[in-house]
Amino acid sequence: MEGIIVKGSKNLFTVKPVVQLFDGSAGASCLECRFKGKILKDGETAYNPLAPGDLVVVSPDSRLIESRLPRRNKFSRWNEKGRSSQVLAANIDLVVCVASPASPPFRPRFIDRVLLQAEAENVPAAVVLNKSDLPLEAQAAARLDSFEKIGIPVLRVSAKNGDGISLLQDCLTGKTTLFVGQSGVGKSSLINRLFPDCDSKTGVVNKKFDRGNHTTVMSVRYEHERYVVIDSPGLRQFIPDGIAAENIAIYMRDISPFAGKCLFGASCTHTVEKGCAILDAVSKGLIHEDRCKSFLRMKG
Ligand SMILES: Nc1nc2c(ncn2[C@@H]2O[C@H](COP(=O)(O)OP(=O)(O)O)[C@@H](O)[C@H]2O)c(=O)[nH]1
Ligand SMILES: [Mg+2]
Ligand SMILES: [Zn+2]
Repeated sequence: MEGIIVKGSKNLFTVKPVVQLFDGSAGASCLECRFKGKILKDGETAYNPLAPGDLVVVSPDSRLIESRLPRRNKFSRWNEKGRSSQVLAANIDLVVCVASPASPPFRPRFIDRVLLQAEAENVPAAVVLNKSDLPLEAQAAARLDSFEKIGIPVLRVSAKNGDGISLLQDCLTGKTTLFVGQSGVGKSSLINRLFPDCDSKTGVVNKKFDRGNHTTVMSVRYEHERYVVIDSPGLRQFIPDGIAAENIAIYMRDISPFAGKCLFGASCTHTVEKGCAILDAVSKGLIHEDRCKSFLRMKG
């Protein structure tokens, strides 16, 4: 039997059977399935060998996950505590970085890192500014505009008063979308708006599986008739995963046109040099100054 991972921890997963329905009945209900962890060749270095969105083959009798089907794509981050790559979701169509104007403060560097990862994984990305009922500083507004200028859709919504939610629903329609964001930006509140019928308020998770800390550190897949959203755990920081420093410029679409064009070539630090193509682009307003700082920081 084939199924899709809804959520889970190291060896226990919730799997939704993928079934062909001919009788018009509601979809099959989820199964709790075990996973031995030895069947995935590349699973050894991963913090989690299976992530929400993964398609798996389950033995219906033993409820044992036998294998994972090939991934169309994945989205991961570097898990510093676990010292490994953590796959937040697999087989997605869009990554949405959720941000807020305040509490927590607007952190454009966080967004830059998520966008970098998305570009490297070749997954389309968008920014959702939640809490748009709160005032936004001019600097933050300018930075949001700069994302739009480079072709990243930016939506302003409020989970609190409902502003922009139907537009967000339109953007999500027909897609499987991963939500990533700092803790407290309102991802759970948005999920509650987007999935009014499901008991996501309590994390969808029944109490039995809510114990331990796994449900707070793993992503969860929510399904609606129009869209699917995978909510990832709130993060304090986002550390890109598996991207070599020399490739960062390539994955920043405002910087890539100028990469490799500096007068001093690869030795250019893009900080003080005359003839630096990137600094030149900053001075012409083609690259936002703070995006450039972000780039230099990520490059290390
Ligand atoms: N003002 C305002 N507060 C919000 C909004 N959405 C969520 N919050 C509040 O922000 C806090 C964190 O929300 P939560 O959904 O738990 O954030 P998460 O950590 O990203 O899942 C809660 O106190 C929410 O009531 C919003 O649109 N506007
Ligand atoms: Mg939350
Ligand atoms: Zn340079």
